[in-house]
Amino acid sequence: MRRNDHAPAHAYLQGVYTGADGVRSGGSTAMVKDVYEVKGMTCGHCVAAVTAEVEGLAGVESVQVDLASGEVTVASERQLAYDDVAAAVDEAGYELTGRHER
Ligand SMILES: [Cu+2]
Repeated sequence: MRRNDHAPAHAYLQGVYTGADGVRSGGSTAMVKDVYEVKGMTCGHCVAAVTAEVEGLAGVESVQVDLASGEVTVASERQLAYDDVAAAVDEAGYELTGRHER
């Protein structure tokens, strides 16, 4: 459901995403950078949705999504619990399929 009802918002959200480039910079104190693999993202809104959910996790410094590869690079103060990230990705409407260190 979720993944089909965002089409009308594409232009607006892609604009926001392009502007922010998926990264929050400045004053980074990140200790850990992991790459998560997310299945099912097809457009800028998917990227925005995943970014917003993962950014909402405690300790997350920045989230950068590569739409083409489905790789989500997360900088955080400490290693995130895989299940927490999986839940956030699921909340956005997608599936977490793996994690590796950057
Ligand atoms: Cu989408």
